[in-house]
Amino acid sequence: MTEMVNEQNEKDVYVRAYTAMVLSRTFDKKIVTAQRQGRIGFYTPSIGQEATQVGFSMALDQKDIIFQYYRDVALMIHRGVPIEVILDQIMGNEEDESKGRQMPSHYTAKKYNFMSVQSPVATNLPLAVGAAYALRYQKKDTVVVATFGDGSTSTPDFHAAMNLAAVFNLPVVFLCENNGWAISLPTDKQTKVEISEKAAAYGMKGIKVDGNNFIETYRAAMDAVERARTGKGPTLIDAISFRMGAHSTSDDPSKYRSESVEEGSEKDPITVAEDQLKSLGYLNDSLIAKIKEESVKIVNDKFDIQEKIPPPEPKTMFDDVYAEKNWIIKEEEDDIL
Ligand SMILES: Cc1ncc(C[n+]2csc(CCOP(=O)(O)OP(=O)(O)O)c2C)c(N)n1
Repeated sequence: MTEMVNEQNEKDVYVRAYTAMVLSRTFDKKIVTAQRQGRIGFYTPSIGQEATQVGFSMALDQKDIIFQYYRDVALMIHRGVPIEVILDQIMGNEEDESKGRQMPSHYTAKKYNFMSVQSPVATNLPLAVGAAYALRYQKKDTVVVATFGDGSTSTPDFHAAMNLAAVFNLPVVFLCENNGWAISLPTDKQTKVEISEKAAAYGMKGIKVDGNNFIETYRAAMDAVERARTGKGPTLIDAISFRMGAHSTSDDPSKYRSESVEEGSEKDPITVAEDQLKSLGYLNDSLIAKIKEESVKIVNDKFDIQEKIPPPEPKTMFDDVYAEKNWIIKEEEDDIL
């Protein structure tokens, strides 16, 4: 939600941002462990991208619409999506908004203006542009956001979306969460120039930002969102971060990657945030320990509760195929059930 930082509220807004980052990190570690225990099928962690996502989220209004990708747990947490909603999707249980029909990490959270994640990367970008066109036509004061990784900039959909958004001067912000890799392919095998430089080719503003620094990302996002909201057109933000772990729980980065970023190191965005907030006098070691402890309890408790929810009834697979069930669906339903 938009959190215009001023002298009065800066401490609260920044500590809330830090708390969301910690909760997301705790959540990621829990889910990766749960996957190894066979309790979860698959997961795409956001470890290393927390500052990018939270800094960006701080600049958005609740009415803004997000066409997110599969790695945006910190963004969802900061925007207020309950942990239960995220868990239900990952577990594909009967409370999952998608009724267990999507693979894990393909979130939807309609109430919080998160659209559904799609598996083919960058297909969310033209959808975001189309939505922005429609919303402007309806004279709505809504900014539309598309998030994606550096690898997604190699797809035709990225170029089509950027071009259309610029030509029609649409209220869109493109956030490239540049974690340096597209599974095993490094960014320098995706592009010869900086991703932010590509914006110029389409006639839009490009901003490169340190995505490990939530305050810098927040400022860049405020600029981009303000441009979109005031009719100045789309912006591409290239937020540079590190993918601290594997691409997904199906990936083994030791096969292709030698360097690593350790948790707690000076490159870890959560360490960066702790240093920043300590020097501002907003955090100290005991508050940090308390926030971390509470986040472990929240995640463990919610995991244990959501894990007990059964999968959707088989009959629900015939729901929502069409607005009204036609004879084909009814016949299939009768055959199977
Ligand atoms: C169009 C398409 N091509 C290939 C894939 C397989 N794939 C899934 S994730 C991924 C890497 C995407 O990397 P990036 O966009 O940088 O995002 P990251 O996962 O690094 O955050 C690929 C190639 C896909 N899902 N869709």
